[in-house]
Amino acid sequence: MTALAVVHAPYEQARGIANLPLVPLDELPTTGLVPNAVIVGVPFDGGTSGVAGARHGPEIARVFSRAYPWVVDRNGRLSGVHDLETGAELLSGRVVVDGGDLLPFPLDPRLPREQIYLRIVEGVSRILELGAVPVLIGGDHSVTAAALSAVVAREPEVGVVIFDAHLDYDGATNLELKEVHHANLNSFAVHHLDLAVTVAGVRDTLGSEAWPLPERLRPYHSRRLKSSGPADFLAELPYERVYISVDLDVLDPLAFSATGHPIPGGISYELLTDTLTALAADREIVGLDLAEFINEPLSNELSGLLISSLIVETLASARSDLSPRPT
Ligand SMILES: [Mn+2]
Repeated sequence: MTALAVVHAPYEQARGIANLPLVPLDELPTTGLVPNAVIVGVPFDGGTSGVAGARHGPEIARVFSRAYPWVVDRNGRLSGVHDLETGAELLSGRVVVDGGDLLPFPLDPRLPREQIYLRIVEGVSRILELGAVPVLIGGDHSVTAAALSAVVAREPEVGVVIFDAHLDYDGATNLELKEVHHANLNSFAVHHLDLAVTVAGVRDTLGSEAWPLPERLRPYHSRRLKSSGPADFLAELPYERVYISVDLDVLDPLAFSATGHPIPGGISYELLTDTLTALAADREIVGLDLAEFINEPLSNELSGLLISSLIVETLASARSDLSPRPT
């Protein structure tokens, strides 16, 4: 596997998403850095059922990123960025790097989907082996199925929280990884990986073939999240260790529309951030991904700002256990 990020300068000066140090995943073990989280791009949208375009996600996220004014010490520890509401120093003392992309871009169209998913599994496994939290930038939402395959091998107790307008469930009980696409990933997660999944912000309809839902799959409607807020959502959430996945179509398309399958209604950026940060502060994050924002020139700047902000705010809110775990 090759991380393709090009680094022209020592890592202190080479900036990745959110202005974080850019250290290709392949080179990380030789740097002596002990990362708390490693962000990687997954420029893949072969799991899309409609019009593609999410393959540009990592590129958009980096080019149009928020330029946080980090100070990075020689061990990669971050400081220097304060939140104006709380005064807290974001990610203080933590080591968070952008590890480049897990796949070449553009992809060789002859590569079978299974091979691509297996490369994602391998990349995420390597990050977990470093004791760090993997943070994936999609890509379409099928990348979550590959990431979960890697996570569940090391974290059998993990619960999954997905922010999504859609349930991404079709009732199939025997899917293999190679058959996953962005609209059935929860069939794979619930039945193949045996995971418990909560889908928050959901508001699409569902066909009878997928009804009734298995007990392990919990829809938490968009309207309910809006009326009850993050605290009530957390009070009912039964997992202690969580993998979090954000499909950007959870946001109200009137606020953010650069996504392939928008559904009217939806939550605001602030409610999404408040729920993510509450979740990160209250439970232990074992992985995070953000997917399904597509190349739309007039929206790319907003996408980049959204993605970089969501990553930093979520990681910055994480409990002190966002630290390398023994492997
Ligand atoms: Mn969706």
